[in-house]
Amino acid sequence: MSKGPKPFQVDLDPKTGIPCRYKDKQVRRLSDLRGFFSDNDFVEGLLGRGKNPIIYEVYEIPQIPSEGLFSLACTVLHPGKVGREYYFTKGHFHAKEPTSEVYVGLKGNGIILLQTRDGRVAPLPLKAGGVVYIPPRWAHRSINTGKGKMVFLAIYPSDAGHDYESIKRSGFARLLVERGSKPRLIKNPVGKGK
Ligand code: PAN
Ligand code: ZN
Repeated sequence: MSKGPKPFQVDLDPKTGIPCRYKDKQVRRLSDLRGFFSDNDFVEGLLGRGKNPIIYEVYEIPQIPSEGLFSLACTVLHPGKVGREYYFTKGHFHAKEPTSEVYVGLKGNGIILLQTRDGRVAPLPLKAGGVVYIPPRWAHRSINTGKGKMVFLAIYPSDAGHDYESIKRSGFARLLVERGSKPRLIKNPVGKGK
């Protein structure tokens, strides 16, 4: 029998939702999301004025990529907007296509926007105490529509991998924007999809 990972237990900080012990931390600033938001001029304007806010952080407890193992990651998505668009994660398909994922909401609230390669779209709400199931072959992006941080735990096969390029190229078919101080899902004028 091959030696797999040891069983482990971890607490999530009740105040922040962040695992008390994690292995890797990634910080995504506005400059890391160049080309993802719809209003490019707005992004370049902010960066040009030396403003490069943190959009989200990911705290990972990864396993080596191998069938049958799960990685855990806690995402802290900050509140804010780029132009009219709420802050979001880059969004990705899994590189290994037949892999699914589960998100467990810990803090705040927002929308998980899902989309297939043939352009089907599903916006699902995620708030503290809620769960979202992401089936194989659905790209997923998290969008914070709340006033506080949106925090969730993701559980996914350790060999799923991330395909960011497809989303960077084609975008999502919908944008989540603020209209009259409320979130509205609108058609992305340049996004591919239905
Ligand atoms: C999540 C995401 C995390 C950050 O752990 O990786 O929320 O989003 P991006 O990867 O799109 O930047 C997940 O879906 N893992 O598979
Ligand atoms: Zn994923």
